[in-house]
Amino acid sequence: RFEGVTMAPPDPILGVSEAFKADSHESKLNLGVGAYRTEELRPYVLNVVKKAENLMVERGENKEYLPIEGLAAFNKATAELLFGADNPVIKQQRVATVQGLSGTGSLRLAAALIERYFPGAKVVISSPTWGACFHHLNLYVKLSQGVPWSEYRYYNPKTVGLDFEGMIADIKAAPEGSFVLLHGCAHNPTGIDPTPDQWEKIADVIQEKNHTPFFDVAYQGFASGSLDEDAASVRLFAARGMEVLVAQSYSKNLGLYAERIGAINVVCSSADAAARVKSQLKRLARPMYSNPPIHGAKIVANVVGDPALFNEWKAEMEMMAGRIKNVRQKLYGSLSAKDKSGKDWSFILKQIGMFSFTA
Ligand code: PLP
Ligand code: TYF
Repeated sequence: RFEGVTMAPPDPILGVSEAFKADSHESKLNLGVGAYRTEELRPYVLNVVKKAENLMVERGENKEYLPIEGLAAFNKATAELLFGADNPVIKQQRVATVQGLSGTGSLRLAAALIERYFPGAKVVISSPTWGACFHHLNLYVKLSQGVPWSEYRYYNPKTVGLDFEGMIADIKAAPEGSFVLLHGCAHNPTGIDPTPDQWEKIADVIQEKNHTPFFDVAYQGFASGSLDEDAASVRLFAARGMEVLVAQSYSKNLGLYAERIGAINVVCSSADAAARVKSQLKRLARPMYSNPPIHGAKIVANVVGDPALFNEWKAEMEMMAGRIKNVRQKLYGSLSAKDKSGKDWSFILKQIGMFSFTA
């Protein structure tokens, strides 16, 4: 019965990791998977994470199942972190938040919601997107066969910058009521984000066309070093009273890659609609994985819920974001010094986060 199964192509990014392991060159550098490394090129476990884990052991916390929607303290903390605790969407209980299996799992849940409740609605994705273009496409095309998609222009190789006109034109041309996938900050893989003024114009077109913004937020606090600054794009859309989808991940900003902790948030027009949407997200999650893992959720809830740990986290995030900026400075400096072609490398400094498109 399994004889007819064909070989799947390897994951393009994880393939780079395998090739890296197999290479014996002494000064090899892994530029594949987006995971933070220390100055010594080691993975980094945040001190606040160790402290939160110690707290959990001291308290003798159990490993009982979580409800389908996840840990209540986590869901509250994650929505407040994203929008700000005083945001009207929080105060008016208009956000349906469900814990997801990190960013990927949360995007997957959102894709299932779109497929189930908005059949035929198109998802428009930046070109290029995450994971050397394959990952988001895999989410929509392979896992969620029912969701049609297309791309909007994003990267302009001539300027090594944003193709803003192309982006606006393509979002405008998408069928009315499409879902527009946007990276909240530190666009993967280009490292190029719209300016605040450009975000306003993107919001204008999305509103004009009755599209729904669908944010992928994988780097809140990790890109600029500020949780608020990195959430500004999402908050701008919420402040316009729009419905918004937001997938969150704690892989990078808390270094919880393997804990698979994140969330899907749906900003609705009323508390009543939010309650209904949440019930449907749970219904979609139940047959997929039943309920999410507890460990990462407790870490996040403990860190965000404890003022001392929260401040320490912010300092560690600033440190990580600062080191990345520093590496960009050094890369820019040595490329500019060594390259005699006259190429302007300043885009390395204008881009943000761990990724850089160089040509
Ligand atoms: N979204 C973006 C834009 C990313 O860059 C990543 C990982 O690098 C993710 C989502 C999801 O990662 P995870 O599933 O580990 O949260
Ligand atoms: O683009 C990146 O590097 C991240 C990390 O199967 C990643 O999205 C890439 C591929 C993958 C898991 C994580």
